[in-house]
Amino acid sequence: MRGKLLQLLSQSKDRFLSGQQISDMLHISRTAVWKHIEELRKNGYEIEAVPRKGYRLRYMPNLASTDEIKSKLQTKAIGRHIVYKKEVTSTQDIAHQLVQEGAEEGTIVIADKQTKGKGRLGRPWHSMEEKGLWFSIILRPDIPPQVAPQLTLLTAVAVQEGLERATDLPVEIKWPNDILLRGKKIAGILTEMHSELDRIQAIVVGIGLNVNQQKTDFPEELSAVATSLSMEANGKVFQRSDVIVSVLEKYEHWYYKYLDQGFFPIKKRWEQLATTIGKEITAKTMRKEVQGIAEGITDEGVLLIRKKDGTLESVYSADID
Ligand code: BT5
Repeated sequence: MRGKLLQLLSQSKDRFLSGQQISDMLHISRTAVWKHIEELRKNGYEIEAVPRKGYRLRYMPNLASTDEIKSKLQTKAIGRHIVYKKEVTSTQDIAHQLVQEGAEEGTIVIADKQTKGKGRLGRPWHSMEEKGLWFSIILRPDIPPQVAPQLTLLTAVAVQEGLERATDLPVEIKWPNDILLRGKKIAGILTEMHSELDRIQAIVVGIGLNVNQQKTDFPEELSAVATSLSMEANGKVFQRSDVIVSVLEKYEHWYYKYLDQGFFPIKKRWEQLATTIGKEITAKTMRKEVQGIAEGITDEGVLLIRKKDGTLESVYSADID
């Protein structure tokens, strides 16, 4: 309900909306309207109230809260249920717990701050308070476990398109899970699975997205490799909720296309957007280094590298230079 109220207030911009108008539109009592207004104020929204005129929204904090996201989101399943927290260890931890409790497909866990944000292979993910978007999506696709890496590629496509639509910046994909802006990392994807031998119970896709950080917000070791939307847009501050809504809408589009039509359309789109393909690369896996030209991906999302001796090598998981 507060999401809808916020939508009304932000749509009417500089005009006042009377308590009666709001109560008619939302089918709630005027006392309920007032209570919701008070709740929004507690969360940092400045809402002017003038007798006989009504309410007017004067200032919106840059939140990615349930109310804020719901006031804009048009999706049917992805993000229909949102769990929003100020601080967590990792949104992945909460999402895994919710999977065990039977959370429905499309549930999102989002936090302003992560104290133990994680990347692949136990690497840390720097998740500064209120500067980025740190969230996990719960999916329950009926697919065999071996094709689960396809969802990382699908996620990369959705994040690329969502970011490009929200910002007009030249966003690129780097196999398998990096999203880059002018060669620096703007977002990372972590796909984790709950599975039996032949059946997936759930997949938790974690997305970390740098939005409004400035150079000094990153620790020393990241300043050469990481960037944010704001840094690449001359310091412009982005509304975090606009950015996540754009990504979630693209997510829904590609996820349901995938369930309907399989991996082929995702693969085609991914190959258009990925900078890795056609380039000379070095893939560092856990055990070895493979050098050659990145030729493409297989239907399982495996990267194919043509080595100097002409042979083709399949790489399942690696870091690419
Ligand atoms: C990833 O791992 O890129 C996956 C990151 C997923 C983070 C999200 S946030 C929401 C959800 N909850 C979590 O706890 N995780 C997910 P990987 O490819 O292993 O990259 C990790 C490496 O990226 C680190 O070793 C750093 O070098 C670098 N890095 C860490 N924080 C970064 C940041 N904020 N921006 C850019 N690069 C970063």
